[in-house]
Amino acid sequence: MRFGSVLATLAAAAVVSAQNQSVTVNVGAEANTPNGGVYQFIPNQITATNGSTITFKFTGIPGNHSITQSTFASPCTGAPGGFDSGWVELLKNTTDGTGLPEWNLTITNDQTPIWFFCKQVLPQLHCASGMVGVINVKPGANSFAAFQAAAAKVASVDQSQGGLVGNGASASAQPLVPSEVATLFLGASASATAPGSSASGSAPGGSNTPAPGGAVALGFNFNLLVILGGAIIGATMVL
Ligand SMILES: *[C@@H]1O[C@H](CO)[C@@H](O)[C@H](O)[C@H]1NC(C)=O
Ligand SMILES: *[C@@H]1O[C@H](CO)[C@@H](O)[C@H](O)[C@H]1NC(C)=O
Ligand SMILES: *[C@@H]1O[C@H](CO)[C@@H](O)[C@H](O)[C@H]1NC(C)=O
Ligand SMILES: *[C@@H]1O[C@H](CO)[C@@H](O)[C@H](O)[C@H]1NC(C)=O
Ligand SMILES: *[C@@H]1O[C@H](CO)[C@@H](O)[C@H](O)[C@H]1NC(C)=O
Ligand SMILES: [Cu+2]
Repeated sequence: MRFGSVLATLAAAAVVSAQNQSVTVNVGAEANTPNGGVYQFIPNQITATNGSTITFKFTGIPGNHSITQSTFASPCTGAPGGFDSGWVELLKNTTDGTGLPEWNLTITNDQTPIWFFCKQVLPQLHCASGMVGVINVKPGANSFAAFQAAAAKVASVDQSQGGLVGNGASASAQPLVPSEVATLFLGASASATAPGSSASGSAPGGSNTPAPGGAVALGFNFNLLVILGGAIIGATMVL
């Protein structure tokens, strides 16, 4: 009896500690990481409850990777309303090996699988090379193995930019990228390249627009500025 109540207490403690976990995922791990290759998330299957934080650590040096939400049906294409870290290019180590780039994603719906991939295509398609992952896969439903196998057959990878808020998981900020070792690149947003295709679908409580950043490559915004600039010059010439 006494042993039973100890077990019950332990079980209750396990349930409590299952809330708001912190999980670390290595992105583009080093070749000498156990079971690791360059084009991988380690681990690539994660279970995490609402409120938990997944910390993606960019540990592959050199590396140039993203964490981009997709769907089971289209493993290497950004999901409508999906999250996207943008590309984090890490070309050298920090002096003590700590303080590498990282990105935190918080789980907002643990009831549905959250599929993701790396959208980098240099020097080869990372998504098709195995760099995919899933949070909260459902036993007996779509499997990670099937997702990765489908990704391996993909011939081109979507380069559009998702937002910070995704479906079932969201970030509150862009990746932390120490400027002395790494650079953040953001692509044109999906809504800019394909109007209407990324409509609603974003999680409640936030928009899906990429937040403005500091030293980042904002291709779409730059083009918009050029267009606006041209329009102003044109208008001035008419006047
Ligand atoms: C735990 O997650 C919930 C959301 O499910 C959030 O409201 C709460 O602030 C989180 N607690 C901590 C300590 O992060
Ligand atoms: C890293 O990826 C971004 C986005 O694809 C690209 O613009 C940049 O040139 C890449 N950096 C290197 C060193 O390949
Ligand atoms: C990064 O630096 C740390 C500390 O000097 C070292 O332990 C680690 O092996 C280095 N990693 C790479 C990929 O060079
Ligand atoms: C990510 O979350 C962890 C706690 O889980 C925290 O220690 C760390 O500072 C956060 N990193 C960033 C860049 O917000
Ligand atoms: C997590 O949050 C989602 C969205 O609010 C909700 O549908 C789901 O039931 C929550 N999960 C649990 C275990 O309560
Ligand atoms: Cu990658």
